[in-house]
Amino acid sequence: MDTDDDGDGVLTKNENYNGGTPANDDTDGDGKPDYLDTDDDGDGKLSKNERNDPNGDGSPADAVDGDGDGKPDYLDANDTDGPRRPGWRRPDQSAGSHIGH
Ligand SMILES: [Ca+2]
Ligand SMILES: [Ca+2]
Ligand SMILES: [Ca+2]
Ligand SMILES: [Ca+2]
Repeated sequence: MDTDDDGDGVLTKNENYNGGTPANDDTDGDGKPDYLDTDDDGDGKLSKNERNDPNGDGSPADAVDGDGDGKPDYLDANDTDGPRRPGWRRPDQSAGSHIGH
């Protein structure tokens, strides 16, 4: 086992969230355990790009929870639905006139 098997910056020993072995932690349920998954929450953004370890110590203790829902962004498939909604953008609803008259 590598110290950081997926190279996302969080050490494998720290990608164990349920107290068991890292192999049975699969946040997004894609069949790839988090310690081998470069995109832990399956939102299409690499974990290392989701501020999973800002201070670079290999521990996600300082991972950023941008929307304030208690889940760090890199484990939060919907990281804009919390109370803080940092990057909240309303879906584009300006699709022109949808009601005829
Ligand atoms: Ca890792
Ligand atoms: Ca996974
Ligand atoms: Ca992700
Ligand atoms: Ca969050």
